[in-house]
Amino acid sequence: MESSLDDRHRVGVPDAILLEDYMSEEVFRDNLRKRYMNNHIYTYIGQVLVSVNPYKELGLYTDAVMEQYRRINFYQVPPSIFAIAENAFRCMVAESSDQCILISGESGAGKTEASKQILRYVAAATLHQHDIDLVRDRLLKSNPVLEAFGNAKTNRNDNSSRFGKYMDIEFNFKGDPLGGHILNYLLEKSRVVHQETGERNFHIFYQLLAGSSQDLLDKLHLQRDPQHYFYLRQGSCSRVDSIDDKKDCDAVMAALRVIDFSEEEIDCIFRIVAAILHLGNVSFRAKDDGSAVPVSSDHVKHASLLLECGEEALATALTHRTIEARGDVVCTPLSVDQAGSCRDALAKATYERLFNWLVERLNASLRSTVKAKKTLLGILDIYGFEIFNKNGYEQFCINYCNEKLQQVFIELTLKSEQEEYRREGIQWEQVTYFDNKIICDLVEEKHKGIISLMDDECLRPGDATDLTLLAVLNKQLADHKHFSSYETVSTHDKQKKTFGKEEFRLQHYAGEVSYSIQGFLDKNNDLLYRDLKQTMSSSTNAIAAKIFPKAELVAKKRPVTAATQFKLSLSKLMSILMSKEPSYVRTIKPNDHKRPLDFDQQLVSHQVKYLGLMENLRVRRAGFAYRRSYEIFLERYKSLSSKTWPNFKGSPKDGVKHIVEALKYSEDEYRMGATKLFIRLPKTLFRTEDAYQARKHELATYLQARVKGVQ
Ligand code: AD9
Ligand code: MG
Repeated sequence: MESSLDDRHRVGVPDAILLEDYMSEEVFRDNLRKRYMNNHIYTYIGQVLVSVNPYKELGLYTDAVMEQYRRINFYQVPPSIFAIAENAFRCMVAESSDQCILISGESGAGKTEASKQILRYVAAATLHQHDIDLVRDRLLKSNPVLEAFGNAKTNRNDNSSRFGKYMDIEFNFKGDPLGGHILNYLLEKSRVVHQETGERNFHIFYQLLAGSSQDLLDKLHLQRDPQHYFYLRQGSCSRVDSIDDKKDCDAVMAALRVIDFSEEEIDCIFRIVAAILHLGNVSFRAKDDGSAVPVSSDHVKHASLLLECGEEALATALTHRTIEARGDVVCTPLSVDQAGSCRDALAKATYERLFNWLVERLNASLRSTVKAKKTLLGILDIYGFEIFNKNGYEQFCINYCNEKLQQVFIELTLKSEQEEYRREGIQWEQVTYFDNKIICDLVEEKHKGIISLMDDECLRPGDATDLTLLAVLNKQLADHKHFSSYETVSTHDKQKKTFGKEEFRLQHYAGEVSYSIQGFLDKNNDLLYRDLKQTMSSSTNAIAAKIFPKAELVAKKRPVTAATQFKLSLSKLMSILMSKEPSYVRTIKPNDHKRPLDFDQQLVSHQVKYLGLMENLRVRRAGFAYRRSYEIFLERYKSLSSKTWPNFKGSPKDGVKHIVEALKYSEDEYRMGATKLFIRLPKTLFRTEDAYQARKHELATYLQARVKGVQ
């Protein structure tokens, strides 16, 4: 991977720790730019892989390229996602240690593509055998299914993941895949009922309409044109150039069959998806007394037929609310607006539960039956930090999740760095960095954090609204330096006029984000009226009945709020990640137009900042920028000392000592650890590399002369 001086100027260096000026973000960014413009989309910071989305096919992922990385040391091949996969995989097999690969970056930066290549690489690591092939196929086919149901076209990405995903792949001691397990996080279910202009609902809806036979459409009472459905036409872009819904539908059907879904299950799934479209077309009008009735019975009828739950029951459940108070049962009719929200709540809950069921079903199919000891390789592909013009509850949760991941990143990179020095007996200097724990606490601390305050407000009987919640936050958090709002900013502050009155602002590690408080309480409460649950639980559609279990109706305890549930699942994820050896892929989006060879400096600069790449680089450089095992260093540079050339009989460490002496390294330039040579600055390595190139040239000339002499 070593490069000559010329290359370093023209195409940049493959590892940012080789940069002379490692404090300068401009130099770092410029290196990424040079590489990117030369179609080198990958660059390392030590062992961290930085990847810049090329927005075009570069032929980087062929089977032949994949083979080049097998059993090859990290530093001997150009940076690649396969090298990261290879390294994690090898460590797992060699040391029997669980690994995880964390992929982060903003929407459209290439996380999902990276995760797919890693999965491809590790799934293909072993020889073909029938039962292993089966596991491999199922692992690979879980992707199109999850993407169909969990991804959607957004304004940032035509295939944006709208859920977080952590997948463990299980291996035996030889490295054969045995099975897998998927954890999913917070699906953006509001998309089922509403999409911004230019965005779509989840892919599966369009796939079903475009890809089904006319027979199936008739059975589901569906029209082929998405424009027919309110839940599909709000974004005014049901067709997308880069997406072939019909082809994708075929791929999803084929994948479902490989994963061994029964025809009955597939039928139930599509009936539920179709029912949601019918639900979306149910509209209400007010009767004389103001209470809501469906405008036409057609859509309710179709939805109830598909959900197998009784038309009357569904119509009543959509327009009434039954409350039990102290033994009395009171049934109140809903207004038109309330009935509309009730319909949307049912559509969202049904879709979310169907998605969770799908993940569980995939897990059942991926579960390994082998009893042997397993080691795990996990891949985390979770939504990146989001700042939109208008940010709501979803962005609040997503950004909180990114704060937590940043914590893991800081802790594990520093920790592992420190541990390596300790293991090797090397002294090093501590680097100061911004610890974002203060923001995590602001969000999640018991009793005092935003989630707790929000939960209290959700539980408060009476007149709690989004605005009363904002008032509570303003009062409790006014002094927190990462929280601000119109109320907490003094009238003299020039910034005041930039605040909306219904917003609060958080100073995240990645930048400042204003959140509109609208919808926070409802989304956090995430309540579905009992009437709807009851109707759904009486369904004879096998999946619908499973996802709305009768047991839920008798549960006395109030379910935990959405944010608390998310907090708990994130906390579990953190423990999973902390218990494994991490590798990192940091993805960068080069421009906002999905264009190849277009490197927007400002956009990249922002990402470099919030991904903490400069801190990462500094930590890596604060001690010793470069380290090599004695074996590898000796193998490459043995021609540089007459004592090690052409062969050296002693220990690799002694061999390296001779080379270091021959090159006259000064005392401060290097340290010799237990198993590795540590080099403080890249220039030492460059000097060594240049000496090596010169020596190689000299040897080649000498050999040529000898050959000629013989002739
Ligand atoms: V989101 O947070 O889920 O919205 P991701 O997952 O980070 O986002 P994704 O992997 O979906 O982004 O990449 C977006 C698009 O960029 C893909 O659909 C490809 O068209 C394109 N892309 C990303 N990575 C590569 C790559 N390595 N080579 C070629 C790529 N194209
Ligand atoms: Mg994605």
